[in-house]
Amino acid sequence: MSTPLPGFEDIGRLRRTDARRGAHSLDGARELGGADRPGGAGGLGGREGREPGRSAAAAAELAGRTRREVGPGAVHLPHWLSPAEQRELVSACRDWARGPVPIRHTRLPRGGVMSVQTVCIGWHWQPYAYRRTADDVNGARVAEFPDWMVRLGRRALVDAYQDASAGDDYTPDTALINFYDSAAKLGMHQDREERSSAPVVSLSIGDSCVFRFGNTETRTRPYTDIELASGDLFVFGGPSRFAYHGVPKVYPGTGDPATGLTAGRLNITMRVTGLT
Ligand SMILES: O=C(O)CCC(=O)C(=O)O
Repeated sequence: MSTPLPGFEDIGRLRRTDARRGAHSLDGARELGGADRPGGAGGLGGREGREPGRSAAAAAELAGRTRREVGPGAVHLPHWLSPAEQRELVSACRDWARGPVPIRHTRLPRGGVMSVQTVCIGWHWQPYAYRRTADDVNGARVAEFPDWMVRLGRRALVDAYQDASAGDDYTPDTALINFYDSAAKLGMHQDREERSSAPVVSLSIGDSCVFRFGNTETRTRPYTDIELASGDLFVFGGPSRFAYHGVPKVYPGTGDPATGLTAGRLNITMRVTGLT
């Protein structure tokens, strides 16, 4: 290949940095779900994992960004992930971007190529179906969906819906991990290949973006534009589960390199496929 894929250079740089530091720490990753730590099991928010001296709520309020219900069942929780959690997720995503199925620009059936780069875990999404193997990439089976991610998804629902039991029946089994360089966009679409109406949990790290959240009938207005920044959680379930949504713009240079992502934006959407 003569030209590196846009954004891939950055992921390559991150890989080398990571290699110097050593492999992704599973112990650290487990902390994301909170359940393996004393007092962390399914607690409301699992805030014990946050860095000393930092209150996520205080930081969000300082920035004038607080919990917002964008539609019925659609909730934006700014600054939900702590800096340590963001670093762990970047590290885990970097590992998944290497393989067994490498991150790539998805090819669409009509010949187009998505500007976003994607790698999947649990199930591989290929337009427009889920499979265990990445038949449009290298034929390999995708990485397992880890238990700590299930716990993270459950905690996200508890916090977003402010209901201690909201995550009880939630067992996400796939995640699409999207990497956006400064030019990448995602058109308005519905997440509808899942045979389940369980909520989608979306986590953002790195550069901020405009996230457009619309309605269930049409790709066009009415919609709401929200800025998703590093650490933000967005959940859409209930009557909003099949709302059209997209990312029309990324703001380059707005992320904090302390997350481990020196450029671009990572987005992780956890879903329940309803497949066996
Ligand atoms: O990047 C985002 O915030 C949204 C991702 C998304 O819509 C998707 O993966 O279907």
